[in-house]
Amino acid sequence: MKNKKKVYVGLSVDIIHEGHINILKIANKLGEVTVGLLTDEAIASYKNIPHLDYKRRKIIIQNIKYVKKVIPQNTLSYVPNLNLIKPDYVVHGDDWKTGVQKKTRSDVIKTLKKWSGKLIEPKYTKNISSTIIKNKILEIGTLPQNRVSRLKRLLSSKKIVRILESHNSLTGLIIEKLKIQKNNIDVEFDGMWSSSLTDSATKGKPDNSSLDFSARISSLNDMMDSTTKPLVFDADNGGQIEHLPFLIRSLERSGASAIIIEDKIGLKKNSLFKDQKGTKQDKPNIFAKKIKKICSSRQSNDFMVIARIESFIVGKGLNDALKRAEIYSKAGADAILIHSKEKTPKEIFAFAQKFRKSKNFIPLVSVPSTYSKVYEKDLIKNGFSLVIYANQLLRAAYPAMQNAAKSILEKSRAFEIDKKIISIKEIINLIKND
Ligand code: SPV
Ligand code: MG
Repeated sequence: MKNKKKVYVGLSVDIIHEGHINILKIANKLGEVTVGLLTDEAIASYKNIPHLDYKRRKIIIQNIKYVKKVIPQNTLSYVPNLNLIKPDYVVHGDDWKTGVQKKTRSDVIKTLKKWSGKLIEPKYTKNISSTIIKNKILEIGTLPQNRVSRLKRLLSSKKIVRILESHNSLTGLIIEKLKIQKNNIDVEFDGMWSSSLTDSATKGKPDNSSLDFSARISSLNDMMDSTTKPLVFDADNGGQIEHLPFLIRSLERSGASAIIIEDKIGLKKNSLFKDQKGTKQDKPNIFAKKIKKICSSRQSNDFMVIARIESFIVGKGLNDALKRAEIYSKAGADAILIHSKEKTPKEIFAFAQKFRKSKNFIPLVSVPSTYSKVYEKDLIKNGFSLVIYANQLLRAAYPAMQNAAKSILEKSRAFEIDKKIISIKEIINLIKND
């Protein structure tokens, strides 16, 4: 049929449901439907990345009978694709008249006017949305293979991936669910950091590998049971090279997305201790063997190995750190964590400036515990793509609990602290049992 009208539908379709089908059916009645499928990058610019990556989403959409063609929509704004296609119609559910997408909508109307195109807004299908389905998925849990690849996908679709320390299921759930709106954009944490420091402290042990990997993995599994976001595992120096394949197998089986190993040897001491006397760094070539071992024993290349350089911690300089970064990158590391216990990010920024010019450059990770004044935007500007807030939830919980305990002792009753803590009803309803 000649002269069929051109219809454009922008979709992200994380999880396809009958609401989407309804829109596409209406669009198809109007003419030939081109779907502008939002890329992971476009979606990441205003909310969390979808469960399925672009390629998989495309396969689904292009096989729907109402769809003629699928093209990428690289931005939240429809304008570039509309100018390209000049459709007669754009079809979108009427739910975008308010909220985050209001501006996107008015830009669509303005652009369509240029060639007298029309915006058609079918009534939004009630009681069904990707968010409702996503919450259902959270209740069921997520498959390890889906979770493992999520960190890599986040790294390729976001300017900076934001990870927060988690030491049990409750902290995992905070990271999973907490979302705020800043300038009409959803802001949330992208994943969890299983910290050796806070996992050990929670169990009353020092951060010196007193907690063995079985205990660490048991904590990790608790978090995995109740969350779907990716997890980065702090493995100290990884232990004996011969044991690494078994650790990797456990981590992948649990759905962890990355292991971070640090280039130290001997009795483990936390890197933030002032006194680092006796702390020894591994020989770079020996440490590189551990990286290679992880690469050869992982089942999926999506499982990332991140090499943590401790040169600044042990008082060695920039050149040592850079030399190691080259060696670790060539050995197969997927990213470099350059650690520092300075009050400012000066030394890690100097490192990044140099390493960025290397042909062996790989993504950079920052742990701003001592230089906590740094803003994410400055980390981005200096070439960092992952930030780990490594211990804040435990540091927040401990004084709050101590305060409650102290108040009961002081007042000889619990009434005074009751008003400052969450109610029993809330704690019962925090975890649903249905
Ligand atoms: C951890 O959180 O356990 C870390 C980061 O490894 S640091 O405490 O800075 O060593
Ligand atoms: Mg640690």
